[in-house]
Amino acid sequence: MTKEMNLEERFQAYVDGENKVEPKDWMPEKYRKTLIRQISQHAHSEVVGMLPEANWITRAPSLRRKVALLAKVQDEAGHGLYLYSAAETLGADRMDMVDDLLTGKAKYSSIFNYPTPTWADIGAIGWLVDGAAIANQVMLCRTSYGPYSRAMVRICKEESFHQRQGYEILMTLAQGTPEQKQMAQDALNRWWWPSLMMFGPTDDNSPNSAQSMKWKIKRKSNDELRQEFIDKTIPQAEYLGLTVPDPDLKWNEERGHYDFGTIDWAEFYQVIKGNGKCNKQRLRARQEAHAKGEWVREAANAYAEKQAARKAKEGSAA
Ligand code: FAQ
Repeated sequence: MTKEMNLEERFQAYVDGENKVEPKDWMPEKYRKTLIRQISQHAHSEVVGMLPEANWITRAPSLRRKVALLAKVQDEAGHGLYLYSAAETLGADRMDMVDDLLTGKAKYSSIFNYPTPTWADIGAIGWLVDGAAIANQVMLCRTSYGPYSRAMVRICKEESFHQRQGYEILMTLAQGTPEQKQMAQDALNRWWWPSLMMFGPTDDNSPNSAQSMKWKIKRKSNDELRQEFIDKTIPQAEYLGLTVPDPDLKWNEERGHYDFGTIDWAEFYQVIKGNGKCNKQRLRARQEAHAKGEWVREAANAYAEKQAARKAKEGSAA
């Protein structure tokens, strides 16, 4: 590295050399801001993502299903916590991030604004939503920011279990009565397109991708990941004996990938603007949960103050 290189060039060379950036390292302000944006949105998604499935915890069809679902939803809460912590290492304040979510200022994944009217939706979320999350997050295990990449390694292990539990629910339904198979098909019909939207806008409409890829925050583009997910998921749908709701879906021998139909981007932008089927309900549920947790925060703060006073007293006595 030559002496003439300015800080930004040295940073880029460091990242290009596949080195991890750690919290105390120098980083461009825009790198820090991009990470806080992405990691906090990701954290909010994990937390809001608990709501559609939590809807079914009390109505799971057996004790075994209930235990697995409960564990999965608790895992998502844990993912939110790892991710808020990772954002804090960049100087973000947790209460500010939570406020941004509760006031509707912050984004979270579009997928969690769709309803879960039947038990088959729980299978579809595990299979497709966690499946899409894994496709996106495996590359994030190699993201250039150390704390984020380490959080993602653990998160991906847990997401794999989530994906399998969802697929197993759908397998059971698909091999059940004609009504059960129809429930599974109906859930696939409703979750397929929103799952493809999870990867974000097409590459030519993705304002953040080019810089994020240059800094190795993202390792693959939105379109590349979406294609990987489709190629991996179609054989799984075939194995279930279900039909993916896309008449244009076709294996393209030349490309070695599936061709697929046009995504309804107008719907995507409506959902991220707050006009999806459940946006208001999700925000209200988080606001209520936050208000109900006030006494916990008060108790935790009181304990922290007491500990600090004790330490100060011990310090002055020594
Ligand atoms: N929903 O320029 P890009 C999960 C926004 S976790 C809402 O392409 P970027 C686990 C984007 O923020 C699911 N907004 O942006 C689970 C940006 O807005 P901004 C969440 C979206 O950041 C399973 C604008 O559009 N996963 O599922 C969406 O380079 C089951 C332009 O987009 C992550 O967060 C969307 N789908 O790429 C939990 C993974 N897509 O901020 C419970 C980490 C895009 O400029 C149950 N995040 N936008 O105003 C990422 O990899 C990236 O942030 C992308 C977007 C790929 C999501």
